Amino acid sequence: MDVALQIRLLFLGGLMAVGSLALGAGFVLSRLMHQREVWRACAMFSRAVEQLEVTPDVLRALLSHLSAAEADWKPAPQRFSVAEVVAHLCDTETQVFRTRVHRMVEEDGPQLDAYDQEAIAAGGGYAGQSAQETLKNFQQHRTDNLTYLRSLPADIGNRVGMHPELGQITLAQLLNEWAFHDLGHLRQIAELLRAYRFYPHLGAFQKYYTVNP
Ligand code: NI
Repeated sequence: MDVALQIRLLFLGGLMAVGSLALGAGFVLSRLMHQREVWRACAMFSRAVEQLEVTPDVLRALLSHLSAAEADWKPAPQRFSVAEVVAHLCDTETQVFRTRVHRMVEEDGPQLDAYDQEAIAAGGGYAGQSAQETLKNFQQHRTDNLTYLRSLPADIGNRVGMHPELGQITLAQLLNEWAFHDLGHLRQIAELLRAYRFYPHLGAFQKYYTVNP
């Protein structure tokens, strides 16, 4: 073999070594980035579960001195009373969140059912229930749901489902929506109490505030 050929072969070998090193590094990098996404999804999943754990205590505290009039006051015909907010939370606990999580865990990319809260409210589905009774049911459903969520493997957040309006969603996103939904309705109850229980009695201080129950 002449020297020129040997040099060319060596050069080719070097190129192949560098190429496979680069491929290997790229593979490792992509695995690391994927793993980072998994860890991030796990972290956001557990942040959401932490909120789901504390919501019943916050809700119970907000409702602890609720009078019947405060429970049933509707700021407008289309707006929820405190009792209706609690009924809505109780209903979504099983009809929306538990059902969706369960299906996304058990099935591959299931087509999720729609939930029309306007239709349920218009049909009186949230009306006429005792806030304290509904609170008890909500607490029981939430306890069951947390037991179920804690039984799932840490990387379960990457499971997907097909939302009827939004298309593909992940389980981690659904969990974050669940926690976000909790806080929105806790804020709504706080706003209803601000508007009904305290705002009318602020006197001159009303000038500083607006309420939007
Ligand atoms: Ni809601």
